[in-house]
Amino acid sequence: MSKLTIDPDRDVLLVIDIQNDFCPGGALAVPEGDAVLPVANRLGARFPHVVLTQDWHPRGHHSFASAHEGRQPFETIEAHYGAQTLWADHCVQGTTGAEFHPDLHLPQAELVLRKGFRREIDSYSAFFENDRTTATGLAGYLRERGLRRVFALGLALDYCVAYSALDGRREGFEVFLVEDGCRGIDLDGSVAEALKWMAEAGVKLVTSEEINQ
Ligand code: VGL
Ligand code: ZN
Repeated sequence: MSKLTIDPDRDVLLVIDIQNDFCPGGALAVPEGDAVLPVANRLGARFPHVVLTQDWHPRGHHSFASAHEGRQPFETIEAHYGAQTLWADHCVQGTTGAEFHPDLHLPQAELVLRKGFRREIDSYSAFFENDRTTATGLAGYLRERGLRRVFALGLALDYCVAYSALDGRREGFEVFLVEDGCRGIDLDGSVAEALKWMAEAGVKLVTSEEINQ
């Protein structure tokens, strides 16, 4: 792809869940999760608008295996809204694990969007919770501010980043996935699957090098 030029009026960098629990040493560590930090910091410094998301669960959240007797992380249960993967307790509100990684330097971020705070519903996407109908308000926020092109990166590629990119398309935004700014969990081929769905939905893959800075 040829170089993309950042449009100061329409473009936003959406930085997904770069939190301690998703980085090495965290409760739900994504392999090489901390490798996204330099990309996020470098690109963030050049974007006119930056939005951060923060996975933010109450204790005993329904997506935690520990909330279901006899269940283990990475098993699947049937929630009232459909299949839900179970995770180790992570990103509990007010804990160190839920804080942004200390090396993430994006103080200019204009919005920190917290998600997954309803005990009974998980929320991978920055736009909709996992019932696919409860909105987080992000689409309205972006639209009202005239932001039309979303550049997404962060953790994890195959969960929160992919769901956010797909929902961004569903909400009519142009979406670019910054590949080198993402790392995945990769449960049962979930990275390949996420890439396929995103391609089908018209999400454009770019590297941070292709974005004119
Ligand atoms: C995520 C699993 C559970 C993510 C959040 O940020 O990708 N994955 N909660
Ligand atoms: Zn979570």
